[in-house]
Amino acid sequence: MVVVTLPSSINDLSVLINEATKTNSREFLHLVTDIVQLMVDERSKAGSFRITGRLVRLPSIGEAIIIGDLHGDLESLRYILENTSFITKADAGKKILMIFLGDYGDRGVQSAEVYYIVLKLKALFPKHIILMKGNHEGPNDLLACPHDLPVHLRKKFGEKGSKVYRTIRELFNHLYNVVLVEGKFVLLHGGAPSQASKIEDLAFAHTKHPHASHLEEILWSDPIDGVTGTYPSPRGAGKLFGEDITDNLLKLLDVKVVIRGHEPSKEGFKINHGGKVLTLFSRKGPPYYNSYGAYLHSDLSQKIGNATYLLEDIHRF
Ligand SMILES: [Mn+2]
Repeated sequence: MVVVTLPSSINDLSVLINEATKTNSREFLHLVTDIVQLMVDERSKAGSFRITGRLVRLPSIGEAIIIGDLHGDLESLRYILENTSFITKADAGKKILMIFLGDYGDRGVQSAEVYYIVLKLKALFPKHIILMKGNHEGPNDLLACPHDLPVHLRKKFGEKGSKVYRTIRELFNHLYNVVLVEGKFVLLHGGAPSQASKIEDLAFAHTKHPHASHLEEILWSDPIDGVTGTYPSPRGAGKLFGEDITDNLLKLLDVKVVIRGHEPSKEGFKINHGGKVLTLFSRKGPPYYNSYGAYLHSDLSQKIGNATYLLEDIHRF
């Protein structure tokens, strides 16, 4: 049982950010361990999420805020929390979800602080937060490189940083591969698994790895326009996939749009495959070149045909 007390001034984001800055290794470790337990419980008990393996099924009701890669960008996370009023709404018990598409750490000096805030939000509002897996939270044989999270943790916590890191690695095993919003969206970090023929291939992709390529493609692949089939990816893992692969996945899951992160794009978002794939990248600053970050804040009950229906809900910053 995880017991978290809500600070009286939780609506003041600066309190949370201050906590993230000042936290010590003992508190941080406690938080990560609590969240691991919370996610184990989330799967074994009937809650508000319907979970199979590492797949979450959501009804198409309520508000959702969908956040792409953060990579240690605390400022962007702060901006999104401020501008969506997520904390106030979640605290008031409104039907609102915040879904992270993965890639929380690495490449940003505030990777530890981003982890702290994301995990603290999960502890405070477990039914309102969904944590997905990115290629920077992948399995041991397929972890993104450079992976500088352990360096940031050692800088912040000294020797104890290594233990904190090992516990975060344990957390990686519990992050979700896929989120399904029934009849509407499939959310994943990278791309459509080209060999998937049943929903279990996505839900249990982590147990079929490395014998099947589903998890690798979910975490690493990128869409490419104007081709069919798959091509080797310049990333060295995953694939470049054409519109037919997207079509197969949408049909398999009976949804209309793939929402994913993974790729920096100049405007913070981009649309591929004739409106069937929406990419969100929520981080700004080096080593990436995008001028804007973006997130989606949408009413899940609204009618959608393809990603162009979502343009008004995409917030660039
Ligand atoms: Mn990525």
